[in-house]
Amino acid sequence: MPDNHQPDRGLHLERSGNILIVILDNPPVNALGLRVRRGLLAALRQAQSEEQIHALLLLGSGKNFAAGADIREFNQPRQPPLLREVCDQIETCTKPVIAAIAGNALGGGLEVAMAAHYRLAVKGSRLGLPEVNLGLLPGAGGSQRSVRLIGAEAALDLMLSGRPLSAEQALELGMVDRLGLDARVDGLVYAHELLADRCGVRRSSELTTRLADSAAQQAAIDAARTKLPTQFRGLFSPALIIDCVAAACEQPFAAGCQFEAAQFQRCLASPQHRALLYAFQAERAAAKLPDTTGLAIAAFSQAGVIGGGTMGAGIAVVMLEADLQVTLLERDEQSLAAGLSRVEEFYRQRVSKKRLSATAAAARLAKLRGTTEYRDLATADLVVEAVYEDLAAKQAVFRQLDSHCKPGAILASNTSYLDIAAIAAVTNRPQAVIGLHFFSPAPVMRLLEIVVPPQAAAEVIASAVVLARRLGKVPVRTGICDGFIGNRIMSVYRRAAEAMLEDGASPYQIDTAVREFGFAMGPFQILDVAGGDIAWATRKRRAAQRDPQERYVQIADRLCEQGWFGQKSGRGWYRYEPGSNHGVQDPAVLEIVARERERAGVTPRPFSAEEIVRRYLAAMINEGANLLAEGIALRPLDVDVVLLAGYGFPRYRGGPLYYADKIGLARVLDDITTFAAEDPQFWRPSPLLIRLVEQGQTFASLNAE
Ligand code: 3H9
Repeated sequence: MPDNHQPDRGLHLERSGNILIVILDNPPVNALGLRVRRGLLAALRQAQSEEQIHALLLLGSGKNFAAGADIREFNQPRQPPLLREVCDQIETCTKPVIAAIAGNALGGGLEVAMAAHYRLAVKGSRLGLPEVNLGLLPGAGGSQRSVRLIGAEAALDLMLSGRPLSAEQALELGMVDRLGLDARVDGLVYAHELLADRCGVRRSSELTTRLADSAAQQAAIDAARTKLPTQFRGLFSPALIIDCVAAACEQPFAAGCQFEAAQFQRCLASPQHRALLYAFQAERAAAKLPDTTGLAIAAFSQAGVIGGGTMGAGIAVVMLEADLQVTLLERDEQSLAAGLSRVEEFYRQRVSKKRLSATAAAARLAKLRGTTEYRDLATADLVVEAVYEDLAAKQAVFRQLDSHCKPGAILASNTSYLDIAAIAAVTNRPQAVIGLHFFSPAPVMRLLEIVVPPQAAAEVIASAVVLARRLGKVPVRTGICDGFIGNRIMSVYRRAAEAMLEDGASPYQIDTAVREFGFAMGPFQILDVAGGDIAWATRKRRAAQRDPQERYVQIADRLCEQGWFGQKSGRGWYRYEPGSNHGVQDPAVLEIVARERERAGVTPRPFSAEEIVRRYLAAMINEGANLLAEGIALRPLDVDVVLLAGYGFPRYRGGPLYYADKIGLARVLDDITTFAAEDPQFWRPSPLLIRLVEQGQTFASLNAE
């Protein structure tokens, strides 16, 4: 029975015999904001002062134990009690404190659990220290307690990867003491057992077994330091995490905690933390569209996918992973068999890499069926078309869908540039037609552009956003234009890169400069991975509409004419040994580049890495501003999220428009104006950028509108 319901504390208290149950109750994720911290301290005081209470059981309500510190407080002055103090009080409590974890125990949430004397985790829960993803490190004693609980190697992995442990992994490592099926029921049983066995308190800070083998701890620390420059290139907090682990191994608990607190403060004050926090919040804000209150959201249980090529099969996998019943449609039996086997192969790989059990894979595949008949899509709630990029072919598919699908079904195309309005126009229900632009490989890439033609119904768009979240994707709404948000921006920064190439920078120098800025890959590397033939086909398609005044760099065409399409042909901008994805520089490419410069009458000039990056980003930022001005992107954060989730923009720099604000829009405009002197057709400053500079405003001010 609840005996102390205190919603203002973000938790409530219940009593079960001599056990005080503290239930964190701070929706949506039980973040440990100020009132929760105060509530926890009050509960501890109550437990200490009441003789009838013999132990405390900590639980979370809803889907989470606790998702960590309340990230909304990071922008404000810190208010006591700090989480560190709360954790210390939990640990010094003289009555046993048991944490029973169901759902997510992340960051500060796991730190609270580690400060408890005993831990139980329910199957399916996730225990992690993901602070690194926000440019932070555990700041409430987590780096010190985790090392004492699971040793330096496992603690480093937990904090540096940010990946959560499953309940089973946590048990195996010693992070938790036992597993359960129900946090409250099994937590109470555990608490009663501990009391019956007179186990007393067991403080994580006093555990020494894991620290005993100092050589092993040191080896783990050294190994992590060696990986810093490659695995955590450019990141600020990982080096400090390693230092905290070293402190845990070398110093008494209190001194280690003091050291951790100082490093946490440094991280909190760092520009990387602010950018990563922005990225986290922007991804969630992108999924919130204006004016959606009260709209009826469709329920999805059955999906159809048209086309079983790489993309279609990937989309089918994404749907199966979200527990949808999937019907894959192909034009004939042979293509269907190939499509289904692509999906099966994906699961074979996952099982062989031990990412999924054979039983789970079989359960997913049991929800897949194939067909060559459109009538089998009659009950689908959603159909995604992923046939080849040809308007007439797609229109033919949509005519079929229109005549076979039930009213209310959402009909989506995965086109990456075709006009969805022209596809919708062949149906009698243009309000139900949208674009769902997945990125390849669909099961891996997080971005999903939701392409909205003018007639699409608001309910359809809002439902697509909800579906995208269920599919584990980051949805961004985009209007219609060639390439939507992402590919349109990419085509512009690629052109900037090609111009630099012709003017004197080598492809390898450009890729290196862009990677050193923090991108996952440079533009020429990406072309090799994606296949040069794809971009070539697009260039040919656009040739007729190309403005004759536009500078057209032909170097890529020369490579394609040789059949050098990148990794798949063993040669592209780089050379690849058979079976290897590691490209090496190719002197033959440099010869072609030199010949093309001569043909174009260009005298090559040197480029610094700084200039390369400035031009690359100026192109990106300017086109982002154009998309905003045209209403294709709703808010600057939508542009940022597209580049972060789909194009490898370094997360710790927040996205191109966030970054532009940080370096100053006047500087970006200055750059564009300077570059315009040599190519005024390409470097046309966006009117929005000019206006923002004139008004002394930032892109961020538009996010707030
Ligand atoms: C930390 O703990 C530091 C400590 O070591 C030291 C302190 C001294 N606070 O993601 P969702 C909001 S750092 C406040 O859509 P899901 C989120 O913004 C923290 N709010 O749900 C969203 O709000 P809205 C370490 C938070 O089910 C809503 O909750 N912890 C927080 O897909 C739903 O979120 C982390 O880094 C928070 N901590 O995923 C965990 N977390 O609806 C970060 C979320 O207004 N969180 N919100 O847009 C997550 O990874 C996911 O949110 C979680 C749920 C897996 C929990």
